Amino acid sequence: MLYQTNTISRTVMSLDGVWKFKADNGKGFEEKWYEKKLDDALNMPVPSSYNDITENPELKEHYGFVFYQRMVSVPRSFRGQRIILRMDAVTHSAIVYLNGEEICRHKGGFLPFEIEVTEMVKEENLLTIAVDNRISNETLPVGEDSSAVSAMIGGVSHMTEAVKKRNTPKFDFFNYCGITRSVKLYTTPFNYIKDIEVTSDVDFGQHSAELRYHIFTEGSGDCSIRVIDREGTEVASSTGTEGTVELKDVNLWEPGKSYLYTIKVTFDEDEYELPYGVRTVEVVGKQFLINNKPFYFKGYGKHEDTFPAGRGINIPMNCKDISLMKWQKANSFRTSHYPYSEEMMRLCDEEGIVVIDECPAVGIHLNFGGGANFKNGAKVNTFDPPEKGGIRTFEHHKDVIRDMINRDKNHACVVMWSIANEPDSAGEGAYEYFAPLFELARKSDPQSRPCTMVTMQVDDNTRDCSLRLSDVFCLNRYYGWYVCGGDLETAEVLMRKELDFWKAQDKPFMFTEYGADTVMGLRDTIPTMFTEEYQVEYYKMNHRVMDSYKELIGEQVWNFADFATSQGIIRVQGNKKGIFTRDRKPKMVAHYLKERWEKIPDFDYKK
Ligand code: GCB
Repeated sequence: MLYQTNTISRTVMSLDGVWKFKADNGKGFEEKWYEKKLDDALNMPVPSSYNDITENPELKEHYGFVFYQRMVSVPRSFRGQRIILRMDAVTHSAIVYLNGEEICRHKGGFLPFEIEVTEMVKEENLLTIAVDNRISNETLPVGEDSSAVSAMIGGVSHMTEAVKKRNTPKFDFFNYCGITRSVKLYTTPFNYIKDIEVTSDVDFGQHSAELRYHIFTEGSGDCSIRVIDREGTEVASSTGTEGTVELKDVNLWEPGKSYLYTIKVTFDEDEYELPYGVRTVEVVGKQFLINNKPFYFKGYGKHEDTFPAGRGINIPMNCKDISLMKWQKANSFRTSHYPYSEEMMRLCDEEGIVVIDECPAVGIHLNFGGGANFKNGAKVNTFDPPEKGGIRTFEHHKDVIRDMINRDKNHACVVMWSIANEPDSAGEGAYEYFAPLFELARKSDPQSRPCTMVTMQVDDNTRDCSLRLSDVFCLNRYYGWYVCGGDLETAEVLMRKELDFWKAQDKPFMFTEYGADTVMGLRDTIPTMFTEEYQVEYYKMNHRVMDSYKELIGEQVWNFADFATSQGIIRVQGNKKGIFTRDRKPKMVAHYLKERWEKIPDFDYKK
């Protein structure tokens, strides 16, 4: 799906602003709130999560639907063109009504969807979006509703009826919801460009590249493409909806040294401009090659998480985050645990930041933490058939992989797809669940990027299906925190023992998470857990180990910044593993990482 900006043939009209808003009290659909103007409505910013906008605790923890509404005037200048309504992300699912009629539904909170409304719109329109935040074992991310909650009484866990239903996430970030990215109306001519796919073969000896393109169109007309360099000079062109063009003296897109061409596509009267970076990505032996050179990942697992927007797009903060990463000489991050905004992906293309693009598959583990899951007295395993209580995400998982790759396929910054975060990958049936998903990802990506699954620590790595499926082993490990917290000496011994296992495999491996909760300002002469000193010692130990394995191709620490989570006894107003606080002030460790990463080159670190 193409990102939409104004071109000479397309107009994009933002519907962002302050909308009317009302949380469903159980009567919203029965009373057809979408048919008329909402009464007693709140003012709510779009885009933003709604949870932290008001001081109402009920809304923060709301369970179920909310209604967003606004009037939309369609400019007369839009007449005679296709008009499309595009939602960049609505978390977690949406029902869209135009003038009281349902016009579309969408499931999944982190990817765009759109509907053509040319024949439906009037000059003045009532647009209502009903947004559902419920998570279950059919949604991604996975959760449950807790009609029953477990209460620890006298060291024994009792199940007790909850006073009201709540979402219980099977993931460690706050279940922020709402219209979290922009809503737009845009136009195209009736003969139009639907999608664009570009891949490139680079001849490193000749400093040239062959770009292969495929333009998907609707209607009839002539198609041509022109490739424009950064100075605005046309450097190649071709006609037809499919073909190749050659770039001589090609400028490659490199980590830290971005170079983007503009591919101008014309089809009949429609025109679209695609920013495009030429680079190659390949896993060869135990190396991760970008432009044929062994790349070393330095950076982060992140979140889209700021106050008070929650998961709502925050462009200034995105720019700040990239600036902080560059200050530290970080070169990459993972979009843990869902695809980030298209604006962030475009920024990373521009800035030369390398991205591991992760789909929202987090929580595919019904027995996490050893806690067993029971249904009618029988233990339920994650991949048991649905009728036995097993996970029911498979079909939706296919959709999000397809849609994520379809949205992000042309981004130079994306070098690898992450199919899931910490699933029950060593569980029975995991291979059967994941093998078709890896196959789908590989088939869907025209650029054939490597695929991975980010794994958690298991007692026996040989059972982990990632071994057979991933191109790079991505490890989330917490030696010195969840494992041997406070005893870095033993943690080091155990960590080396595990890395010896990964070293013996035939593929590269990297850390995609390691970290220690640290409360900014908590200090001590003797490094103890939660102090800034301990965080530094923790990283020093981890890095001492990592540096002694040349097969290790990267370190992405957990997490870039402190972030909001559900409440619980191991979270102090959120997860505090940030290298920066939630408002982006550096903890002591940020300076240590800066010093370290300044000495680590992007390429050939472990020669
Ligand atoms: C993990 C998860 C991440 C958590 C983190 C933690 O393994 O992937 O979502 O936030 O651990 O801090 O516990």
